[in-house]
Amino acid sequence: ENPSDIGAQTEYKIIGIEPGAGIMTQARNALKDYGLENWQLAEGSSAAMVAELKKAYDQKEPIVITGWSPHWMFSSFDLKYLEDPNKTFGGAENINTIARKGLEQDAPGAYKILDQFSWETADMEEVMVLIEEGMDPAEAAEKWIDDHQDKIAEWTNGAQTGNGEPIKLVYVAWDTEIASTNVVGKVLEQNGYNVTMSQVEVGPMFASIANGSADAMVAAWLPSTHLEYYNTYKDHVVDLGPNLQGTKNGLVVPEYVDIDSIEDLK
Ligand code: PBE
Repeated sequence: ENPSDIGAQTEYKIIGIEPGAGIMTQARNALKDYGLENWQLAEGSSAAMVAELKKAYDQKEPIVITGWSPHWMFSSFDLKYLEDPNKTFGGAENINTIARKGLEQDAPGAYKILDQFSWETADMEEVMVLIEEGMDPAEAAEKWIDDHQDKIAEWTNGAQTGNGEPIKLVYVAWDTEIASTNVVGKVLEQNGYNVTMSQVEVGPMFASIANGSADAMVAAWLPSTHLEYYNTYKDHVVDLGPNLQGTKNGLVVPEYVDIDSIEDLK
């Protein structure tokens, strides 16, 4: 394939996700950094992006998407990240747990579990694959918990049991966060808390922890993806540190697309 063909074949369109996602800001920056003024970044949702990917993949048609790991799409399709020599998408990142101020006093057991929650890409992918195969997220979380009691013992170690105190978790409908929030929510529930999970947009997710209308989230991609949100709210929240290390963002194409670098989109 002549690299310059990819633009014409995709109508110079990169399939993006929710407009507020950090990866969308990075992708917009990439268009500038790599001189891709003739390309546009399509806004939509994570689910719509995956639907477009499936459709293109089945027809072996070229497509360029905003992609991230962990994600089940890498086990379902043969995909590759385009090289990013300018490092516009940052490097490897972490996902941090963020709690509201005062949670430690109000619900010390829940706070401790949230603080001790930490797992690996392979763990998260197990849950994501179950959900992608059709299992209800709550059920997938329960199954994963049943299969990994050693991990649960670490997260709950020394945490006092709740007496039905309400804990409100907020999350965005990314597959990663659907998986993690359901797992943590279920563990908190099993330890005596009355958990509600609210699906929101990224900005409100940070804002609600900062203003105390929600208790915690396990979905802050740092230091790069959510940097703007983090800087806006960091003085008004408690950062409990990474719950998962080694995420990645970038532009992704199917293996059959014959380019290797973002530079080849030019
Ligand atoms: N993501 C998945 C999010 C964080 C989780 C990479 C799509 C974002 O870009 O904000």
